[in-house]
Amino acid sequence: MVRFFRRKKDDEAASEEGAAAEEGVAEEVEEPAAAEVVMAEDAVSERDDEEAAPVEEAVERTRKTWFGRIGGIFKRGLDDSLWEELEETLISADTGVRTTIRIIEEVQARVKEESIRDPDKALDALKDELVEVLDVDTDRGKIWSRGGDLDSPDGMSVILVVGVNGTGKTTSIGKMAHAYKARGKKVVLAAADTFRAAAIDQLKKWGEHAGVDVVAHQQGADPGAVVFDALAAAEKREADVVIIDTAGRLHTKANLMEELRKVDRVIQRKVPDAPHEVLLVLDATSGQNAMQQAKYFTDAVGVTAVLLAKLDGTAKGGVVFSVCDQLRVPVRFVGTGERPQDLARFEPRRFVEALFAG
Ligand SMILES: Nc1nc2c(ncn2[C@@H]2O[C@H](COP(=O)(O)OP(=O)(O)OP(=O)(O)O)[C@@H](O)[C@H]2O)c(=O)[nH]1
Ligand SMILES: [Mg+2]
Repeated sequence: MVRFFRRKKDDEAASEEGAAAEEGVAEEVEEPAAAEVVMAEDAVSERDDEEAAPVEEAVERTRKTWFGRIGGIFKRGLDDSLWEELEETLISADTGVRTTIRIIEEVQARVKEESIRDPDKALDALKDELVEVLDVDTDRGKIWSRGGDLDSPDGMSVILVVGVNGTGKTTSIGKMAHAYKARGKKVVLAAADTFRAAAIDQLKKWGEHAGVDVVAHQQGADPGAVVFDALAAAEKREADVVIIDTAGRLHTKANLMEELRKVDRVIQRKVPDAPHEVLLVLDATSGQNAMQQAKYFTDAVGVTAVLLAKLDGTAKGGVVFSVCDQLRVPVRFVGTGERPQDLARFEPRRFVEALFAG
């Protein structure tokens, strides 16, 4: 299977260009507190020229801790204790109670309907059901076709990235910038998280590393104004994709949601049909807590897809099933590590096979 994002040799050269924000649009920001900044250079380890950490590696903890057991449970025979143990295992992997029960009922029904007695066949039925849960495709996101290409209907695709603080928004934006740049796309990043100076600086560093433009204002500036300027700059430069970073935390949650709604309105006024994607970044390590967060953002700005970051750092990878089942939005990408290339396009069948591999 083709890995979607691969590091390209010309990235080094591209990053030399280090294009900063456009003159007259961006202003210099204060030097942020060093401790708060994730330096792009730090994220680029000695393995930098190597390939991205694959999904198979990223789900290792979830597989070893939970899903890897399931094959053994089936082998003991298709009786009541199988379904009980399966339920316990899926819930422990953070698949969520409702989603787990629904999956098990579907598999039980198929086993009965098809008179399945062979444990391997029953396990295949479970895998099929898991894939089905993940195979959500809504028409709300207008950017990526099923094949994985950036499909920009109006010449420019606008991605609004949202999520609570620390989930991995800025890092994931850096990774996307890196990937699109490597595929020859012209990318503009908008530093609309103006709450902390460090956030602006962090995005600039990622932009510099990827060799893409970052439009930024001062800390405390109106995020709507940043977005407006970024879209104007992107139009002028005929950019293919604009990715907007937003705050994960303000003084209150209500403030944050109001700010995001305002940013969304600015985008809609400036570019009809945009945003083409409202990408919610969830932290896989937070398990079921991610679900509650997702509901707030969905209500405020109509999330069209999820990027599940830090899949490599958790045994709770089962949360993917809850996200797809309950939110009915597709997972587009997963974060598989901290390096620029550690972003994978989410492929349901490959993900499920990886959970049971070995
Ligand atoms: N292991 C691992 N770490 C990740 C991944 N994605 C992000 N991180 C780390 O998660 C931490 C937080 O990431 P940020 O990108 O700063 O998160 P954010 O959502 O922008 O946070 P705020 O700006 O505070 O809202 C950083 O230390 C990242 O290196 C991933 O896929 N795997
Ligand atoms: Mg951030």
